[in-house]
Amino acid sequence: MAIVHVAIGSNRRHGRFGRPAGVVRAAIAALPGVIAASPIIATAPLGPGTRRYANAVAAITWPGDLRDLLALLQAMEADFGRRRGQRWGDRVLDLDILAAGQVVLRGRRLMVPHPELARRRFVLDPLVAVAPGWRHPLLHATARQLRAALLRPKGLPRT
Ligand code: A4P
Ligand code: MG
Repeated sequence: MAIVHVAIGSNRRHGRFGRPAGVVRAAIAALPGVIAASPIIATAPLGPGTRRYANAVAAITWPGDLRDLLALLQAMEADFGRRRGQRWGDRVLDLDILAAGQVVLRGRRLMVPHPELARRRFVLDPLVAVAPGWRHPLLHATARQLRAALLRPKGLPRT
């Protein structure tokens, strides 16, 4: 049974779930096979967004193809009222597949591990909370080591 780490982000309110932290909590409750979830953290927007985000990472078991999981996550985003528009725009719910153990996929529609994972503190902080010892299959460093590298001035190479 594969363990998949999913990044959850929100920076808009939802009519029923309220503020972004409530949206993230509801998304964690709606994900299949959740075995662990990080605390929900408030983060400053990266990119052109204007509102603060709530971010978290969940560990789930997913027995099937990762492309089917991506389709499920995109259906969840739509259920939560996300509209596709400006890339990086404000959104009710963003669900990204961060990692699936040692799996490496470099397709146009699905890249695993997520290519920006090692550059984003709003991903690495909650990932370290649920999977400090997960090892990045291309960078050969654990989540904890990646976060330590990000906090150092020079950072890491792109994958
Ligand atoms: N895609 C490829 N690999 C993956 C993957 N591992 N997981 C493709 C999910 N999707 C993947 O994503 C665009 C396309 O990426 C998908 O069609 C899928 O085939 P999207 O969710 O439709 O669009 P997006 O989220 O606007 O673009 P993108 O590039 O995913 O943006 P990011 O990287 O998700 O960044 N600041 C803070 N503080 N916290 C945040 O959570 N998020 C973003 C969005 C910007 N700033 C933020 C945050
Ligand atoms: Mg996304």
